[in-house]
Amino acid sequence: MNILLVTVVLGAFALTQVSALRCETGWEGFCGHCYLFSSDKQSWYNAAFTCAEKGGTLVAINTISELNWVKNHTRTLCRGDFWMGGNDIRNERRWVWNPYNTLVNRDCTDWHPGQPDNYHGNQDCMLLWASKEFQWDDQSCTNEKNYICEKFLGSGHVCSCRV
Ligand SMILES: [Ca+2]
Ligand SMILES: [Ca+2]
Repeated sequence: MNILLVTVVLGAFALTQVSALRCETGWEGFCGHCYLFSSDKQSWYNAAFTCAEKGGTLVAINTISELNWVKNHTRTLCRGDFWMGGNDIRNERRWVWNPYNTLVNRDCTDWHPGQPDNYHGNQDCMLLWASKEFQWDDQSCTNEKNYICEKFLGSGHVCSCRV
């Protein structure tokens, strides 16, 4: 009887956890995080603001598996370029993730050869470059592009993505 009760309670708890850890409608889940691939275009600044309004940030790439998943997903959408959170607005050539200014891990980047080039001295925002197989480019932050927001799904979600 007690065992049955415990089983039922645990089962209900597990179901609650699963539903609580589901991404909201329109967001895609990967490795304990949710991602929103925009269908509208905004400047990098406005995109960062929009992601914050939705309780997230522009996407920050922290692992190779995340890099590949984002890249592949973006490719399937056929919406062109997408903004990510990387920028060197404050210090040229010092790439950090918005909004916490954590350094971009050099072991986990995908710059297109020759990028970032800070073309015309005016490229401080990180882009998934559609015409270059969605490798990374630095672009002028005021250009209007699609963008990717990211949100942490919740604690207690076990996922090994340090690949
Ligand atoms: Ca720059
Ligand atoms: Ca560039």
